[in-house]
Amino acid sequence: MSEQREAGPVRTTCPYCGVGCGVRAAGGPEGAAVQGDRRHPANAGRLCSKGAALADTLDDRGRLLRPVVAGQETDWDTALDAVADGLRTVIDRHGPEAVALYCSGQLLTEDYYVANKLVKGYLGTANIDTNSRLCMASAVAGHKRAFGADAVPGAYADAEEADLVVLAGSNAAWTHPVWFQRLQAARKANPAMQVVVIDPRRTATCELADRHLALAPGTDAVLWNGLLVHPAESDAFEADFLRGHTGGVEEALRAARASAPSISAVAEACGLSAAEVAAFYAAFAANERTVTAFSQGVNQSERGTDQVSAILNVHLATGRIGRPGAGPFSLTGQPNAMGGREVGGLANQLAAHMELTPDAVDRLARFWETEAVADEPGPKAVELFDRIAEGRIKAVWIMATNPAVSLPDADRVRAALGDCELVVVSDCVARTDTTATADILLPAAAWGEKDGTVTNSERCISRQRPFRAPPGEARPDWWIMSRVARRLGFGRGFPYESPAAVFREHAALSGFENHGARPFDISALAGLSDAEYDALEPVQWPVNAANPRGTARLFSDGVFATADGRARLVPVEAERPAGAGSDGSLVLNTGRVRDQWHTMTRTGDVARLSEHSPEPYAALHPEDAAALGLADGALARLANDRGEVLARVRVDVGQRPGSVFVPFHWSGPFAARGRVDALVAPRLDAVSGQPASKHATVLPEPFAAAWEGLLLSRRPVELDGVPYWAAARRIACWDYRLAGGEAPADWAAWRRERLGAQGDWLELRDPGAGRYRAACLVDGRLEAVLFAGPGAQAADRAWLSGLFEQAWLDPGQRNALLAGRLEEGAGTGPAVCACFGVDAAQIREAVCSGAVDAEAVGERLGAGTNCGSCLAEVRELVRTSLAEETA
Ligand SMILES: Nc1nc2c(c(=O)[nH]1)N[C@H]1C(S)=C(S)[C@@H](COP(=O)(O)OP(=O)(O)OC[C@H]3O[C@@H](n4cnc5c(=O)[nH]c(N)nc54)[C@H](O)[C@@H]3O)O[C@H]1N2
Ligand SMILES: Nc1nc2c(c(=O)[nH]1)N[C@H]1C(S)=C(S)[C@@H](COP(=O)(O)OP(=O)(O)OC[C@H]3O[C@@H](n4cnc5c(=O)[nH]c(N)nc54)[C@H](O)[C@@H]3O)O[C@H]1N2
Ligand code: SF4
Ligand SMILES: [Mo]
Repeated sequence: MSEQREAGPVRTTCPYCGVGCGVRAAGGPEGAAVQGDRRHPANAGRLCSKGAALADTLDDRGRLLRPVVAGQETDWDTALDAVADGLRTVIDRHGPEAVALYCSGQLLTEDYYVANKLVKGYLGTANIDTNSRLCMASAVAGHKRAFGADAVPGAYADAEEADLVVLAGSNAAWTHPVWFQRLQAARKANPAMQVVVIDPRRTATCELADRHLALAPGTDAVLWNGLLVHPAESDAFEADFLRGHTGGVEEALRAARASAPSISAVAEACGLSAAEVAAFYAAFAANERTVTAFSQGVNQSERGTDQVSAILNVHLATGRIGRPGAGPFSLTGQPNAMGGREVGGLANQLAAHMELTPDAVDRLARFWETEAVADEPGPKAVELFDRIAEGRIKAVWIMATNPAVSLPDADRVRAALGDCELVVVSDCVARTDTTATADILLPAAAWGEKDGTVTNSERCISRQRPFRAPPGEARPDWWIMSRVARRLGFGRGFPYESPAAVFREHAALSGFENHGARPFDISALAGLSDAEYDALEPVQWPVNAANPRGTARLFSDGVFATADGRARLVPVEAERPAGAGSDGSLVLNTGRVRDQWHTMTRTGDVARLSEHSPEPYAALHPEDAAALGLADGALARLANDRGEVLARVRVDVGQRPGSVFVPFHWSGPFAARGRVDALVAPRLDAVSGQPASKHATVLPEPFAAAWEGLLLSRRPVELDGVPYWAAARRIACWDYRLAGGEAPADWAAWRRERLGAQGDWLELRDPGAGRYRAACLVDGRLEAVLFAGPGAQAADRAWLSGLFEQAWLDPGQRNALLAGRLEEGAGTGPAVCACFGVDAAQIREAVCSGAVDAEAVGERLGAGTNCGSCLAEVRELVRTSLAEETA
């Protein structure tokens, strides 16, 4: 199965965000090469910083290479037997409700289909849920309430054709960068286009915005309710569409009027000015071609489903749906968030978009030829882990997700896994917070090795094709699960020898007794030969007899997937906004940075992706920072009754007063106390079960660091016991930032313990001032550098880390080493442009010497001219530098 495939390049799909860009990739022993695929409809050749750096993720460093059972590496037969025996034993003793699978939108559709079939079709329980619960569940629930099916109506091109694009709770410049670049280009071509961003904080996405509504956290539904009332009064309602194609208008309007009686009431509830609200409503009324793209700022809330409904209500009421340039558009996060929904990966759904109704259970039982189809919904992610903590679920198999970092109340999740009888983890990397809790570890094939399909935000199914052999014993997830299923005695249901066979069955099921009832219908693909499957071009579902070439837009005929064909407006009641605590605590807003992916397992080890944000940070408004005694660049301790996080303070006028933003990427292998989900309370949306990951509360305070340190080392260093550390990858070394409350009595002893005593050590001690500097060379090559002492350790990190790329240091460099080259102190800041390694200081300098716009900066420094992910930041820097110059 692992035959070498090194002829290239193959056309495949990026494994990161839901934009789903096409990639041309080739891999050989000398390294891989990755480019954008010009023929892919999502990106037409573009890639963002993460996609452009994909080749750097393929060197097998840190990979899980062999199955591990009870701490011992073993072969597949032993490991698969151990998984099957373990599951069987628990089921025999406690019944099927005592086992569960927890999956992920990073599985391929074929993997996901097998997982769902195994649990819901053969184990006879619906104990399978996925990280999509933390991501898309509110959008799914909102779609189902409004359209009768979980279907995204529109396509990417709609935003390009729109006159008004509203980005609600989306930082697309960083999270859906290529779609955002398409929007930027469209905006340039159509100067009349308006862009509105709704987000409590000012983000890179706001750079494109004509209007930024920095609303109070959790108040989105009031804003949209007001917008439902407003067109009713300004005649923007589409009376014919409403009459002919919808239901529930009166009830929805009544609820909206109660929650948003006037513009000034909306303004007050949302913490905006009445003028801002009125201007937004007027722009909405004036532009029929409106696209509202929404993401986690809307979904990840205790009122997520209602917030989605409030958006959909407005689009339905104005008939702005199913038409070119108009529609609500849920931006999906993961590469296969959509595929997971199609196969029924969520605990409250069956395969092929079927609900858990008696009819559907019967249909599936006949199609799968099994009698065990689950007929009750299973626990949703947070509840599933509650059951593990309570000991009701005794065996869990976790696949392609890192719940010990990404679930709310993450310390409790980690502890629950620690106490669970049987934890099986399938992952591609060896060391994660979740693999650390596993009894059995299964090495999964990763991107570049895997073979199957994914579905992006616009319902486009694309192939992920392999172009390299899996290292070690790694195997695809569908293969692993099928082999376990066979051992459990379900061989007849899992005869698969290729992903194509799984896909054909999935496609056939989507059409099975469908008769137009379920929009998700790809039955035209059920007969693909292996060769046709290999050659499958990107195609948007439905793909059936009526639409053999796919479908760009759903509901164009005004017929929805409800029993009567009408869409439903849903009443959204007045709401209680997420407030900060009365003790001075702040709303904890969490999310993403531009160049990292989730818990950093795949991007944290890539030098060019680590410069933009090299350590965990907490961004807060100057007023809050001052009130809390937090200085820019100092360390903060953020704590509540669940846990604590240490992060670097960024004072930022773009933050909304009363809130603090912390990225959720930093995990155990990359920082001492960086897991922000340890602070997030498991408050769930009552309908979707999605946690309010953006609205926790926390009280930040200064972290009294008696010393800080800079440590660069060619090899990873064990830093257990150091109160604060964070690791960033450089080209030839690891770059650690350290700090502690009490300085070690003897720094030389400290460094011997951590870094060993071998090699030639240069040392500089100043015991009086508590300063220590040391560097280690082996055969003239730099191995480690340590600077420690009170306060920030100023040194030219870029220069120092560059020395690790040299085979040996010349005497001048050795002499300069312990000075840290402060005299030349370029003092490089974090990189803005990851592709060319250009930082803010260089950009400011370019402006001082005459560059007047981002294009001119690009000509001089290259910044922004490759993937374009940093253009928003470059423009912002040019703007502020020009403003400073003229001030
Ligand atoms: N670089 C990068 N890109 C990614 C990912 C990644 O890890 N890294 N992950 C992918 C995945 S899985 C997902 S789900 C997407 C997520 O994509 P996004 O949803 O765009 O990303 P987030 O940063 O989670 O959150 C978006 C914004 O919601 C805002 N927000 C917080 N509270 C509220 C509120 O009450 N109302 C409103 N309107 N906004 C609020 C935050 O300030 C934040 O700017 O990104 C995908 N793309
Ligand atoms: N506070 C807070 N928490 C959040 C969020 C937030 O905004 N704020 N966002 C939430 C959202 S939207 C999401 S999507 C989640 C993401 O959270 P997770 O899913 O936990 O994050 P990842 O780091 O992507 O974890 C994926 C794991 O699967 C492994 N992997 C990758 N590919 C494969 C594969 O093909 N097979 C197998 N078996 N393993 C593979 C990776 O190495 C990695 O360990 O986090 C959620 N948690
Ligand atoms: S926008 Fe970037 S991360 Fe998302 S699919 Fe495209 S290249 Fe990958
Ligand atoms: Mo997500």
